[in-house]
Parts: sequence; structure tokens; C-alpha cells
Amino acid sequence: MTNIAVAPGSFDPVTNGHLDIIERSTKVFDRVIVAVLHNRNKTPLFSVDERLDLLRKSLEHFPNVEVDSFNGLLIHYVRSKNANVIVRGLRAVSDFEYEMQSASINRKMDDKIETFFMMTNHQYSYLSSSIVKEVAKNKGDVSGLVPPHVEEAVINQYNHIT
Ligand code: COD
Repeated sequence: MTNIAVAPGSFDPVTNGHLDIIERSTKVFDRVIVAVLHNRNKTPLFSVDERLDLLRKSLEHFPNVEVDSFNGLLIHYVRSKNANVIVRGLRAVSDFEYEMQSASINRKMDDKIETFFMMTNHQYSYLSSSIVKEVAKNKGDVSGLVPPHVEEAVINQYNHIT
């Protein structure tokens, strides 16, 4: 059986924490589809196309990874890709409640699709896209939190806004 995993998220922007989970997933699953949600309720720093470009550049050396975007329900997207797994990262207890709710509703909608949780690498346990944006917006150093091309894009973005 071929195991195809979808790693969904906002990725606004992709961080080293995301990349660690995706890289580890490539060793467990045959294919990993990194899927960016088109979320019309949030005002993102980067457009979906920009987020896709940053992800593609970060992941180009993984032959079993593809990068895509989706609208609507995750479970419908996972089914449409013939995938059988959703991969999520867990950082802290604070992630648990939302993840438990999401995994439960997704399981209720399709019990043939499993959600797999991967514990964060402890060096990234505090890291999120929001933290990166907060630090960069206030001219702090985000090197080591995101790949160099993402750092450059975040700094450029804030230089244009402010
Ligand atoms: N270490 C480990 N994992 C991390 C780290 C880190 N430092 N940072 C982020 N992650 C993990 C997150 O836990 C998550 O698993 C993934 O990386 C992506 O994170 P984000 O923050 O970019 O994305 P989210 O969590 O905002 O994405 C939420 C979804 C878009 C997946 C969700 O809203 C969704 O599925 N929406 C579609 C509508 C739907 O189907 N709703 C019903 C189910 S909720």
C-alpha cells in the first residue's frame, strides 16, 4: 500500500519548525503533499502564491514532496488527492485542544483517513509563523528561525508595509 500524507497549514510563512516536521514525514510516508489553505478570514502577510513559492524553494531537494493549495474542507482535499494520512505537528499542550477537535471532526467525516501527530523537535518548540512575523516586524533577527530566502522575503515585506 502506498501511504500518501497531506501536511496542511497556513505556512504564513514557512518556518524551520514546519520544515522539520515535513522532512521527518518524508521518511515515514511514500509521498508528502504540503497543502496551503486559502483562508479568506485571515489577512496573511504573504499571498498564497508567495507562500507556495517559499515552500517550493525550501523543499526542492525532497523528491517525494509536492506543494499545493486548497480551498474548503481539508478532508475533501485529502480524499481528492487519494491520500490516507493527515500529518500535524504538536508543540505544546496548548496545541492539543485544537488538534484534538480537528482530528475528531475529520475522523467523523472520513474514518479511513488517519491523523498522525509528530512531536516538535525541542529546538523549535516555541517557533511559529506568528513569532517570526512579530520579531521581524520589530526589526529583530529571525535567522535560524526560517531559511535564508524566507528571512529575506519577510524583511522585504515589512520594508514595503512600513
Ligand atoms: N514545531 C512543530 N510543528 C509545528 C511548528 C513547530 N515549531 N510550527 C508549526 N507546526 C505545525 C502545526 O502544528 C501544524 O501541524 C502545521 O505545522 C501547520 O501550522 P500552521 O500554523 O502553518 O497552520 P494551521 O495550524 O493554521 O493550519 C490549520 C489548517 C489550515 C490545517 C486548518 O485550519 C484546516 O484544515 N482548515 C480547513 C477547513 C477544515 O477542514 N476545517 C475542519 C478541520 S479544522
